[in-house]
Amino acid sequence: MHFTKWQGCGNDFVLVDCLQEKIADYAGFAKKVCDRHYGIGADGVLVLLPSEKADFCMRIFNTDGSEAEMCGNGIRCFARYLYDYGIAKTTRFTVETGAGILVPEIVPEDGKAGAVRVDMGKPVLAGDEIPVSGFGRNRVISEPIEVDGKTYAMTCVSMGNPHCVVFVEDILSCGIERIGAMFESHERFPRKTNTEFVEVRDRGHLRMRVWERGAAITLACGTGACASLVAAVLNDRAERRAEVELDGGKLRIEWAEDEHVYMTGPAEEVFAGEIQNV
Ligand code: ZDR
Repeated sequence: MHFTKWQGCGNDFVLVDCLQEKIADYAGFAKKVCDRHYGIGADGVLVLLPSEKADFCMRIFNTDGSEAEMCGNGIRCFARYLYDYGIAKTTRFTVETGAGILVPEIVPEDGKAGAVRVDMGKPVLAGDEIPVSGFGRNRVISEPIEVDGKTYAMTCVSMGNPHCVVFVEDILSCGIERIGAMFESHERFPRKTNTEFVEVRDRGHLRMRVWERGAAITLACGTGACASLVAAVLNDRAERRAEVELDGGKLRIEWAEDEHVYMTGPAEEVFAGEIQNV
């Protein structure tokens, strides 16, 4: 099977073009190829499929085989694949995802077509839609959550997939390695959650680390960066346009007047290859 390997801010993906290839068991395939010792190694698998509603359809599978509704870094890689390989003939096109139809656009940066800007749609803020239990249709802004015997203030946002944002004083000593998994499986989150720990540097700069649902700590999370900016605005800690610095790079995020969140950042092909016995 032919594949390409991509990274966006160090969040890495195996992309399989299922307009050409066929995968019988997505979950088993993702678990196998994401393994960094027995497979190719990746934080997730992106699958290109035909769509009846949009120009293309993207599905995303985590390293544990679970399917996510959306992937922010992944959709930039996906868009670059479509554009660089000439499958998409325009710089802007529509992609069907579990978070609805999203619109990536290839933007020229530093003279070359490097960055991708994505209209990530409107954030979902009603507790029962994120989902977070116990809040009905109310927003979940700076609400207490007890984890590992300590009370944290969480702000919850769905960008199609669930996010729990926690503001911390010091990003490096917040204990993400230990508490990340506890947030992921906390009883408040019926579909589990991605968790972002965010240090506000100033109203235009956020420093974020992520514990991803189904994938643990990764170097970056596009939907998480969007959720973090939205959460920072809701808590009056940032302007509506800010730079989010992740372990693996930087993303520019804007929560625009039309309520849509726009994410701009890099996506790069790292290699292409063939994998046997899948
Ligand atoms: C965080 C993510 N890599 C991105 O860039 O948005 C998405 C991966 C999916 C995530 N682990 C989930 O929602 O289960």
